[in-house]
Amino acid sequence: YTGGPKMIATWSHGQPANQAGWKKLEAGGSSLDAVEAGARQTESDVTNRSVGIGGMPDREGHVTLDACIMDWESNCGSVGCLEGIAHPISVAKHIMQHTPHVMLVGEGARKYALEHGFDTIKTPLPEVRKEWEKWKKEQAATKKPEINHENHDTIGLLAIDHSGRISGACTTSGWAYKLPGRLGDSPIIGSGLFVDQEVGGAVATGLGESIIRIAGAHTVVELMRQGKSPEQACKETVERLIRKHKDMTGLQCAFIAINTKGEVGGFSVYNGFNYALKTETQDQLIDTPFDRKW
Ligand code: SD4
Repeated sequence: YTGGPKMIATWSHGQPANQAGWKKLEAGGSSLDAVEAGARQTESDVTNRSVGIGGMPDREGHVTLDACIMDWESNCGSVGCLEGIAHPISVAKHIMQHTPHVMLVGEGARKYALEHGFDTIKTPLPEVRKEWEKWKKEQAATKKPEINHENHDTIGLLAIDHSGRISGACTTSGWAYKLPGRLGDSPIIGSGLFVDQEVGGAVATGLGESIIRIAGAHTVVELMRQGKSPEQACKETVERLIRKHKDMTGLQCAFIAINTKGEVGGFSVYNGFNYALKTETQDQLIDTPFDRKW
């Protein structure tokens, strides 16, 4: 591989995440360490309402976190519905490296994290709790998320390192005011994230239920396997997602992808999605093409 290391990450907070990950790549680290470091950066950002410590709670006031990670050897790890732990992505990586399992959820995941000395956090943050209390007063029923506003900050990252090894990570607090126990696409290998070193990797953001329905990230990778560019593969996956839904009102989803040549691309249902790209010479935000306007 001669293309040089590269990182891409969803949304504008992908930029500081990439910068955190880049330090690993620069020091000769692996793409796995880079995506973990990037995800950790966002997980500790108190201003992000959809990831880590700043995340929005479920309808009962619990912030439950989902994350997964995957490397070039198809090793993968995942946590779902994990409460009170600062870095779900690192727990997912630990599960991947130190257990025969892929996925731990809920109390079991929390117990595992505590037993292995992972830092705890108190959630929701006081200001997030206030918002939730206000919401609770206003309405009892689950509402559709206001996309690009309330539910848009999940971070998905993909990196290729000096030797061409691809890894990906994804971490989120999920859909604000979700039903307790709800998992989205983000902790599900093949939906929120998929990597196959024969082809490349992809991550998803947006309404997880819709992404799961088409095994989103896996679909992107399989389309690249058929020879599609990262952008074309993301586009065809978005088109498939649209075909499976009768009502697309507010249903924002987006995919970004990288292939083994280091080519990258993305595509979203609606306008307004961007991703951050970091290379030796670039550190920028890219607006993706989209299927339709709001
Ligand atoms: C979820 N996909 O839990 C996540 C949310 C998300 O940008 O991506 N927001 O459904």
